[in-house]
Amino acid sequence: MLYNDYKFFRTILYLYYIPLMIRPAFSTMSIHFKCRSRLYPRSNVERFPVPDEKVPWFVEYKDYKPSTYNSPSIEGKPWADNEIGNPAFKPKWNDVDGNVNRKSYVGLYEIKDGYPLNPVGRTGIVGRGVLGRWGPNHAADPVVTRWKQLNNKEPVLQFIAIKRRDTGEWALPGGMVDPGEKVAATAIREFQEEAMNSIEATEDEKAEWKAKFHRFFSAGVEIYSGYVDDPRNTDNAWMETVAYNFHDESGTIVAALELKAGDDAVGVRWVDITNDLNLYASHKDIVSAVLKRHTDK
Ligand code: RP5
Repeated sequence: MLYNDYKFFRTILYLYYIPLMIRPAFSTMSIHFKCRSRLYPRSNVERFPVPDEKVPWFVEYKDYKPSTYNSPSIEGKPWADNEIGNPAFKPKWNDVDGNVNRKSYVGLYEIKDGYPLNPVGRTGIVGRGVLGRWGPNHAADPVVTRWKQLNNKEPVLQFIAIKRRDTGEWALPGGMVDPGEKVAATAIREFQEEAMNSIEATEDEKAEWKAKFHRFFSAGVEIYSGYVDDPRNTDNAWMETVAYNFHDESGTIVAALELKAGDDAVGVRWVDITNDLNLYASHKDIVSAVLKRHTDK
């Protein structure tokens, strides 16, 4: 076998088969797509083209010369890290660093020349773009579901989606984990903020909500924890999430939910889970896993 053929087969093996065999069910992904689109979000910075087979770091890509992009929008923000190289910034990579979790659900990530490396591979851009943290940026996603009953037909599973203000895409109403916050609490808080506009609710309304839905939101089932193929990811900063399913089998509990877009959302609605769904980042994979949970006998 010629050396080039050997390299080709080795790449196919690593890219598609080995990740399928060794990775724990649905904890990460072997390739990303949405974070390789031409323009970096909210900028006119172009990503360096990365063909599928050059995504993994172990595949040599001699011509790889990505631009560096650190958005001015995160400078000095209290939720953002300092610059790498600043003597005041001493991150504990792959560890819980004070009340910031710098561990990845994917496993140990590599540090190269002081910078954390995206565990899935190249994205065509260096720096941290618009993300606040170097390395993993932790989020949580609530998947609230119910059955839509149809006459003489199988019921259809529906979930609550929000329309994102930044990209206009439909998405799970998730958000970033605040320092020290429990991830499950983030999922519930974000649901309230984005799908029920709790930010504008009075204290009395919040208390009433808590009394009504406390039980329902205490019974979340973890569906996924791992990497998100988010368009904001870079070679040195990326999104990870834990997604929880809150399911109302009878439909009687969620019937009392008054949906109202809030915070970063400009729309909210119940959406049928079908094959042709088109959602932000890799949210379709999460929603499909929820569907599987409810339909696999
Ligand atoms: C996605 O970004 C996560 O799955 C979550 O839905 C979201 C969190 O970011 P923001 O909505 O706070 O921008 O990667």
